[in-house]
Amino acid sequence: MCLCRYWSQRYTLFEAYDSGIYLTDDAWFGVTPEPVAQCVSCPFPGPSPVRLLLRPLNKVSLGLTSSTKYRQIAYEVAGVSPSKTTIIDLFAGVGGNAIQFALSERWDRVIAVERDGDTLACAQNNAKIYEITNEITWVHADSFEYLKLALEQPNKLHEALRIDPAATVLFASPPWGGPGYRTDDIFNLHEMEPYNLKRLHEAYKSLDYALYLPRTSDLRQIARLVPDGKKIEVVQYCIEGASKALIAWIPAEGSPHETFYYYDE
Ligand code: MGP
Repeated sequence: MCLCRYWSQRYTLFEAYDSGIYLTDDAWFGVTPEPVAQCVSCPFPGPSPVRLLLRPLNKVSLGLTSSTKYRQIAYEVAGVSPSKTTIIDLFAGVGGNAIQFALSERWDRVIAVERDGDTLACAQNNAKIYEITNEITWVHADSFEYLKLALEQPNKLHEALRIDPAATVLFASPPWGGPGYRTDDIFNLHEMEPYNLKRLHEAYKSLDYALYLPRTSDLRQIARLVPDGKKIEVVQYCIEGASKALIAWIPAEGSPHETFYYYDE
């Protein structure tokens, strides 16, 4: 596949690209662009070169709500209850999101899980460029296996890799089966490869989790994850007015909250 169109976006993916950022072939199209992943210290980004506008979805009948604030992932996830002190990036890739979580200084622990050793090496190199290597706990593992152990058999994990589930939030930016998703008017999340929505939800549902998905994802499929009588937020993340992806913010099963981040609106 020709990566030319992604090369022209290199500074949008990582502003520090010229400082020695490493990407794998897959990361060129799968990494979260920095302005989307970024955390800025001010509540709503002003001088940033790119502004992200949340698009109201008008899908109230599906149990979805919306807001009109400017938002970015790391900033937004930082707004969760202070009782949450650990964030796990389950598909860390080359580190786009994990680096921003660490830079936010919001978390006591940022755990980044990546199955592919070369990709993980890129992420560690990139974190070094942002001078936060030691702020991230790197896990070279299949994230489903790691999470299962962390939740069910923590004694099998090194102490440094154990978590307190009540204090943990999950972030998952899984593969979508390549850039082919763009040709679908509505992306069928049940056919997403290699992990479909059901598989992801089953693995994550006991914790609050944020799922980064194609902008055209079938909202009806996401809405079916919402417990009766509740609403969740689904947010489109845009660069220069064009959506790049959406995030479904799903509260843990049994949670009294409709979503898991809280703003002073
Ligand atoms: P894109 O496919 O390059 O679309 O990805 P773009 O830039 O909107 O192109 P257009 O010509 O259609 O307008 C947009 C964003 O989606 C990327 O920057 C990634 O953040 C995300 N993305 C794309 N893919 C294929 C994946 C994927 O497989 N997994 C994840 N997690 N994110 C992806």
